[in-house]
Amino acid sequence: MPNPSQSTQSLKAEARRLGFEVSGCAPATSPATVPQFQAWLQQQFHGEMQYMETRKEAYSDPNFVMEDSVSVLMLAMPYQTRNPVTDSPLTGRIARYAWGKTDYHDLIHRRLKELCRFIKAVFPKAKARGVVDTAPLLEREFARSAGLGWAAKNTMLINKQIGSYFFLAAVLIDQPLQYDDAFETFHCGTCTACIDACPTNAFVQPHVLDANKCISYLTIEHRSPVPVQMREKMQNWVLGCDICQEVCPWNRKAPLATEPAFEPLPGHNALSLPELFKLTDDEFRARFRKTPLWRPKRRGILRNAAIALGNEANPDSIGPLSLGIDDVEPLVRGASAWALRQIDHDDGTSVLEARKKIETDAYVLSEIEGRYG
Ligand code: B12
Ligand code: SF4
Ligand code: SF4
Repeated sequence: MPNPSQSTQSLKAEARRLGFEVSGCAPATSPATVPQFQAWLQQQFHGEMQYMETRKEAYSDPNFVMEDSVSVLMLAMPYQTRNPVTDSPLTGRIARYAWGKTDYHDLIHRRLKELCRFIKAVFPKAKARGVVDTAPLLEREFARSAGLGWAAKNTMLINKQIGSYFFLAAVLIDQPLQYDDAFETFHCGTCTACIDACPTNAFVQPHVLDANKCISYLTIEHRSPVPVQMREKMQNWVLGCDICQEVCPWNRKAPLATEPAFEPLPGHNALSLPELFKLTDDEFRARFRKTPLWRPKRRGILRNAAIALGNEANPDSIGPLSLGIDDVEPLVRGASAWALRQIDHDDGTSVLEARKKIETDAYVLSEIEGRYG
């Protein structure tokens, strides 16, 4: 039987070699914040993320994620890079985590597989499972229990050394490890910068986010038309939002990531919006398939791009939006119609009238006519 202290140290060293710069261990017991999580679901703050509601029981016990779990190794991989933002017209902002060429789920899954192979070498009879994001596991609460940081007012897990620009991942293991002390102190103090800066007032109170109002949710997870009252508040974000982290003092001195895959792809932030409307399905797939922009799919990105252009209300976007209003996807046609109405220009009005004559979709017609029930 390997010694838990030595084996934990070797697992952490291997995790660090794989890019997980901070790690900690906690027992795989029921997380203390399950009641807060259940209350959050009860209030429908998860919006259309039905998978959370469906698996709500599973969040109360890591054994639902892997049977016979004894320990959880929590891992943090920083992703902050230099900032490529250029402020030019007709562009959209992308959240920092998505500037690179690879979807973080793919990269982290590969690293977790390597780590699990290493675990098998240290504990030949061990069972281990690596997860990131999608399993029913309250990652931030497990990370807090493993000593990685505190659950901040903006709901992010913040680490004193690396701020909040990092991904979390977990490895469940059916072996005892040497556990770290849970992080019990709180370092937001009297600051409320994140709550004050959120353009949609998404925080119903400190530590509680109504996802229905969060730009990150609206641009990535919400698959239907964006509620009309939220559109203006989305500014020009087309994938995710970083405002409540950008204003956080704990991110001012956060170090840059060492992982080359997170280096910003040229043209991904800011993203030129008019050209997106000119890409065919195949061209869109070829450009974005492996990147984080693929998650909302072409229809989601074009919906968000149309809203961003509508918010800028620049007549130069009437050309691209007139392609959007003829798109095969009603979601894109509807958002483009809304955007053309915001621009309020004769050329845009003619485009709307021409489409109205041939449009058969009731939702798109309501957007063309500005009818909101
Ligand atoms: C669903 C989800 C979202 C939703 C909802 C976010 C939310 N705040 O709940 C949406 C789509 C909006 C979202 C957005 C983002 N997400 Co997200 N998301 C998740 C996911 C899949 C589940 C989170 C969850 O369970 N939410 C439910 C709420 C109730 O839980 P919670 O936020 O953790 O809240 C806990 C505490 O606040 C505490 N609590 C409740 N009340 C109180 C009161 C007090 C006083 C205290 C101290 C604590 C406390 O209890 C809660 C339950 O544990 C996790 C991955 C995972 N499996 O955990 C990633 C995750 C949280 N997301 C992540 C990221 C990076 C983001 C974005 C930054 C992406 C972006 N740039 O656009 C934004 C940040 C927005 C924000 N401020 O949270 C990272 C966060 C890393 C970190 N350092 O914290 C995670 C861990 C993914 C990952 N594997 O790296 N996300
Ligand atoms: S990610 Fe943006 S919209 Fe969401 S809570 Fe933070 S500041 Fe508000
Ligand atoms: S901005 Fe202030 S209140 Fe918000 S998470 Fe950072 S330190 Fe906490």
